[in-house]
Amino acid sequence: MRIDIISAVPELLSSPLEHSIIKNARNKQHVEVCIHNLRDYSQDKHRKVDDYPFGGGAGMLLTPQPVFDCINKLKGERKYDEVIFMTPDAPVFAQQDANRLSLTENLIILCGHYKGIDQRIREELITAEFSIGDYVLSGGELAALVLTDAIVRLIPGVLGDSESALTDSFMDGLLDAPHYTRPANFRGLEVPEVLRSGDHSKVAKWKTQQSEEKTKKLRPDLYDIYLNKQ
Ligand code: 6GU
Repeated sequence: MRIDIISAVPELLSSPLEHSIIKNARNKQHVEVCIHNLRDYSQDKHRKVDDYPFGGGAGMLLTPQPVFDCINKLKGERKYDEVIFMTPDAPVFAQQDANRLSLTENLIILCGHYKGIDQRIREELITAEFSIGDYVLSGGELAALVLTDAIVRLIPGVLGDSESALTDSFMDGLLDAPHYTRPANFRGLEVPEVLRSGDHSKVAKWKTQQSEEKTKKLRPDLYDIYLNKQ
């Protein structure tokens, strides 16, 4: 898989992609993540990539020229499954989106910055748009990293058996059950007896019950969807 991330502030992107699971996935060539500086594509003598909005209003918008030139150059080199734009005025990214995108070959992720981007970019080039939640970030870079992490960890071979994504929260629409490690008694705080019983079916039942209770309490919206699927 290959992910091309386009940004006017690429410095925000590099470090989080150079550690932990994503670093391993890149080193093992499960994924190629390429960062593109939008300013490198600007025809402006000051490498400007933004301008004032027609009709007035606060903030600057990304202009079409550098974005069109960057995306069209990439599209000339390979075929892309999706050209994704990160923006708060879009559907919220969910696990099922990560599941689907992890099965694709080539993705472009465009990070919005300033007040947004020229609408013509969205209409002509963008095939999918995602927000990561109902709050406003200064730019799409942190959101693009969230997407990249959620997608890359699902690529077969990236996670070891002990970290398997199949047991994640959300995979079955429920929040995760509590976890415990050694010692069994930490300063008087005991690990629940059932987890030490060695009875695998009892343990599985307990985990499901804990997940259901926690989801019902903390995320009644998810719990309703889960009940309707049972
Ligand atoms: Cl994708 N971008 C920005 N700027 N803010 C956000 C977001 C994205 N998702 C939630 N807030």
